[in-house]
Amino acid sequence: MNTNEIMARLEAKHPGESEYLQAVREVLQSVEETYNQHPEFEKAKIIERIVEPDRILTFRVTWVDDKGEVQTNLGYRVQFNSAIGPYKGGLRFHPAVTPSMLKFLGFEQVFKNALTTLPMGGAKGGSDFDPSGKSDAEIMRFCQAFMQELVNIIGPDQDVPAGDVGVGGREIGFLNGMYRKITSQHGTGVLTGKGLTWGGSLLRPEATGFGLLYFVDNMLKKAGKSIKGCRVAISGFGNVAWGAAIKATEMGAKVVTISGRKGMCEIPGGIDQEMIDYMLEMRQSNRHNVEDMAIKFPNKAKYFAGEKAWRVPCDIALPCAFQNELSLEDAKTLVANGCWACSEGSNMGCQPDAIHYFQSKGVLFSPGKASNAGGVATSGLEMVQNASHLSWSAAEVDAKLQKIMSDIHEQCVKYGTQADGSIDYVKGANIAGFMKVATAMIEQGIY
Ligand code: 2IT
Repeated sequence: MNTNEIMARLEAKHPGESEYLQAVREVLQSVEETYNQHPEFEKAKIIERIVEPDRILTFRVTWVDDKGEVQTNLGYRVQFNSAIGPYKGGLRFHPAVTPSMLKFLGFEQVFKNALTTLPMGGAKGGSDFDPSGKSDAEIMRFCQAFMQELVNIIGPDQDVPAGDVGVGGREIGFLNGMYRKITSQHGTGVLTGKGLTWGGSLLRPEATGFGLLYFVDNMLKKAGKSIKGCRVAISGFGNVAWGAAIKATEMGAKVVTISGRKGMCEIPGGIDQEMIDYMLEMRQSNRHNVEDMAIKFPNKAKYFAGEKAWRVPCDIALPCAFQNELSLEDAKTLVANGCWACSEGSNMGCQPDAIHYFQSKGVLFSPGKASNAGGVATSGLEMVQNASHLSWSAAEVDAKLQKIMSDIHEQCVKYGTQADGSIDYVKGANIAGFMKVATAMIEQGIY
C-alpha cells in the first residue's frame, strides 16, 4: 500500500470530508510499513475495506418544541466495522455534526475498541440537534423521535450505542425508554451508560476521565516521572473533563483550567471538590456556559472570554472537549510555558501539526484512541454485567478499568517503541488496533 495514493483516491471519492480524511491519513501513515510486511493483508485488500464504513443510516428526526413548533433534525448511525464484535460507540448531539464527523469518530472507534481487549466493533452516531438552551421536555421528545428510527438497526448483539458529546445519562434514559416501548424487549443490553437502577454500571460516568489519568500515570511512570504536584490544564467541562478533574486531583495534581465553547476558566489554586460537583450542575442546566463556574466561585476561578485553556502554564495538557481543539500555535504556547506531556481525552483533540510539534520537542503524547478508551471499555464491562444479569461493585469495575488501561499502554509500548528507545504512542496505538482488526477480517474470509 501507499498512503498518498490511497488518500488521493479517498479525497476524490469523499470530497470535503476533512475530519474523516484526517483520521484515515493518520492511521494509514502509522501502519504503512507494517502492512507492507504482510502480503496476506494486501491480497485480501484490507486497507480498501477497512477505511469504508460497513453502512451508514441517515434519517429525519421530527419533533415538537415547547412553543408547539415543528422542528426537523438529521440523525445518523455509522456502523463502521464489526469484525471483532457488535458495533459499539457513542451518539453525539451537536449542531456541527455531519456525516464526515461521525465517519471519523466511527473509524477511530474501530481501533480504540480493538485496543480495549474486549470484543467490540466500531460505530458512531448522532444528530445536528443542539441540546443547549433546550428544556428537559424538548430533549426527551427529541430523543424519543430519534429512537423511533435508530431502533431499526440496533440490538444487544447487533449495535450498542452510548453517549458522547451532548448525550449523557439523561438522554440514554429517554432513548432506552422509547426502545423498550417500541420493541417490547426489556433486557438491559441495547445501550450503555444507563442509570444504576436499570442496568447501568458503577463508574461508567467517571470511566473516560479516570481511564485517561490511569493511562497518563502509566505513561509517566514509563518515563520515570510522576503526576504528583503537577499542574494540569484541562479543556471542556463535560463528562470527560469532570472524571479527569476528579482523578487528577486525587492523584495529587493541581487542575488549573476548565473551558467551554466560548471561553475558559483559570483556577490558580487548583479545582476542589465543591467545584468538581458544580461541573455536574453546569452540565444539567442545559446552559452550556463555562462562565457559570467563575460566577459561582468568583474568588477561585476567573473567566476569560474567547480564550482556550492552553494559554495557562501547565506541566500536563489534557484536551477533553472536541476534535482539533489544540492547534500548532497552542502546542507552541504550551511548550514555551513548560508543558511536557499531553494526553487526549477527546477524540482527535490535537491537530496533526500540533502532534508533530509535541513529538519533535520530546513532549510525551498519547492519542485519544488509547488514552480515552476507558469510557468505551467500561461500556464493554457494562455489557458483560448486563449479559450475566449481575452488577459489580465500584472496586471491581475500577480494578478491571485499571488493568485495561495498563494493557492498552503495554500494546502502545510493544508496537510504538522506536530505535532510539522513545515511544511513539500514536504509531503504537494505530498499529496494535489495526493488527487486531485486520487479523479478525482475514480469518473470516472475504465479505
Ligand atoms: O468516544 C467514545 O469512546 C465514547 N463516546 C464512548 C462510547 C461507548 O460506547 O461507551
